[in-house]
Formats: sequence, C-alpha cells, structure tokens
Amino acid sequence: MHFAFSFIDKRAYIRFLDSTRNSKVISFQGDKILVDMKILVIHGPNLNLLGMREPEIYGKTTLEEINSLIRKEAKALRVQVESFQSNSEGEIVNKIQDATKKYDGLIINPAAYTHTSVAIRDAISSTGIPTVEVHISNVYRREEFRQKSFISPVASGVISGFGVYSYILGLRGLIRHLKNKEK
Ligand code: CA2
Repeated sequence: MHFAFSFIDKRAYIRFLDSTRNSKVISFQGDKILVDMKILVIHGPNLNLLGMREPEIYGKTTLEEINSLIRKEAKALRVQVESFQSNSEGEIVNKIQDATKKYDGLIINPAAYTHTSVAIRDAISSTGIPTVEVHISNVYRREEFRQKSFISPVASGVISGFGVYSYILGLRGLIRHLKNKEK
C-alpha cells in the first residue's frame, strides 16, 4: 500500500486530530508524528480547455500538465493529492459533499462559478472542509464581474494571478494551514 507522509509536531498533534478528519498516524519518530494527508483539487468549468484556447490569458499549459505539476509538488511535500474537473455545478457540489469523508482539505478553481455559485459556496461552508480558492489570472485586474467571488468568504485563503503556479502556492498554503490549524 502506498502512503504519502507529512511530519507534524507532537505538541500540535491533539489539536491536529480535532481539526483534520482523514489524516492517519503512520508512526511516531521522536518529537515528530508521521501522518498522511489527503488533498482534493477541483477544477471548474472550461478549465479542460486550458492550453488550447486563450493562451494570452490562461497560458499554454494544459490541465493534464497542471495536474502533473501538482502531483509532483505533492510528492515532494509528502501529501496525497487527487484532481477532478467538471463543467457541471451539481457534480462539483456532489464532489465537495463527498470530500469531507475522504480528504483533509480542498483546493478549488471554481472558474466562472466563482462569480455565480451560491451552491458551491454553501457546499464548502456546510461541510466545513478547509478550502483554498485559486485562480490562474489575477481576477482583480480583469472585468468588474470577476472581482466578486461567492467563494472567498468561506475559503481559508485565496491565490490569484500567478498562472499555473497559483495551484502550487495554494497547495503549500493549504498544507501549512492544516498543520497549524487551531494552534
Ligand atoms: O483565472 C482563473 O483561474 C479563472 O478562475 C478562470 C475562469 C474565469 O471565469 C475566472 O474569472 C478566473 C475561466 C476558466 C476558463 O478557462 C478557459 C481556458 C482556456 C480557454 C478558455 C477558457
């Protein structure tokens, strides 16, 4: 069986147990505890077209390449990661509802649903899954309608404007947040 691991401080462990649902203790090593951590990445509508259209805004990297970069970073950071893309709001809501049973945290690029979806926002807030919202483009440099996010108020953090590196920053931020939670 394959596990991805993360070290956390023993003193933080009791709080960590309360704050994460899916991490398992693998072993104790001196002052450190080895746990596995599982993170879900959700890509919203039209992100399956990345690299094929509008490269001047969203770059030339395909979604498959982004997922591969995320997997590589996750491996280096010793966490498990899975990616999911859907053009359907309902499928994204279902995935978030399911995620609380399987994942410790969520990275989501809700794409156009960022600016419209009360349903995705409610799924995140009602499940309470720690969430980082990411955007490839800097939404605050774009049209006014993109400057309103229904998701940001229920997210732990937001990263916008760093191209595909936004996902890597989001992953790093989420892991740190999960480890430090309720400290
Ligand atoms: O910058 C981002 O990551 C966005 O979430 C991307 C969304 C946009 O609606 C948000 O305002 C900001 C759009 C995703 C559409 O992706 C495409 C990729 C290639 C070609 C066309 C669309």
